[in-house]
Amino acid sequence: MEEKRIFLSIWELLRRKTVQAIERMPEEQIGYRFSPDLRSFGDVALHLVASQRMMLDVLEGGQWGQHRWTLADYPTRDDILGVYRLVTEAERAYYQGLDYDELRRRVQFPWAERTVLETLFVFLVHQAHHRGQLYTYLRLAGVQPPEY
Ligand code: NI
Repeated sequence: MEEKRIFLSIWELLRRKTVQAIERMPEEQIGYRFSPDLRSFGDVALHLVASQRMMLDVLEGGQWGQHRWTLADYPTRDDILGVYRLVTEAERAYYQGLDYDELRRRVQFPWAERTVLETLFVFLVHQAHHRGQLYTYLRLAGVQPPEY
């Protein structure tokens, strides 16, 4: 199905680039805050991963808001990459089962009701938004981010 193929190809690309961005941040910079009121690099990465997990919770019939992960939960770069891998596997398993009806099913989020297809694309944009933030943090740490 065309929509599923397009979604999966963009998702795989975004996912790969996000993993590369996390891998490139030096361990000692993971928790550094460029300003006290901003999330650290690690907290941004974990917000991105947790949001994907919480999206999946809703798509699978659960409630939004169960996973507010921060560096207190996953303090190292390897911890972050590990939980990212787990969430990726869960996402991939769900995405395998996507079909015409599932993509058009309506789901309720606390802020909006959307179809599954709309939800998947909204969360792609959310990931891209925070990956851009991760790239900025890499630059500020003197590290070359991955190619777009
Ligand atoms: Ni966000």
